[in-house]
Amino acid sequence: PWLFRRSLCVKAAISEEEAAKTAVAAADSGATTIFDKIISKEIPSSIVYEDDEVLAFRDISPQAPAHVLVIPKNRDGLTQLGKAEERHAEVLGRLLYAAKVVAEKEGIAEGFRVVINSGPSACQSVYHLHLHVLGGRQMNWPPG
Ligand code: TR5
Repeated sequence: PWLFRRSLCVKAAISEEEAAKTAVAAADSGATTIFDKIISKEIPSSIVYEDDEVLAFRDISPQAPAHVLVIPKNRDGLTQLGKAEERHAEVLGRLLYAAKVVAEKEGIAEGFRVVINSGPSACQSVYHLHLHVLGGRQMNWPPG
């Protein structure tokens, strides 16, 4: 039978403290996340693109030569794609378009992958909806 195994979701930790927080946050509690501090610039990030609604910054643990996260500045209930409502349709479109702008800025527009992990069985670890934009190497299929 199909089973969610957290051991398959282990990711490079930034620090032990951060790893502990990540473990606690490995479910959608609705609490604010580290991304709010990145949006407010309380925590520095390598910003690739920004407008009124969207922020794109480099992933701290890149899985490809180019790995950028694209997030809505106002989470507005969008902890995960699986909880999206029809009212989110416009911002979801903006995020996808921003992913293409990011790919151009990163010089990978010719070939890149966009990933959204939604929920524990997809190994989502930060509950503020985000798109991963990955490229700069040959991507494989199927994904793990
Ligand atoms: O696992 P999901 O799909 O939820 O993706 C979360 C992503 O956030 C992972 O790829 C992490 O590497 C990334 N992440 C986590 C932190 C972080 C980050 N990217 C940039 N800066 C970060 N800071 C400062 N702190 C994090 N905890």
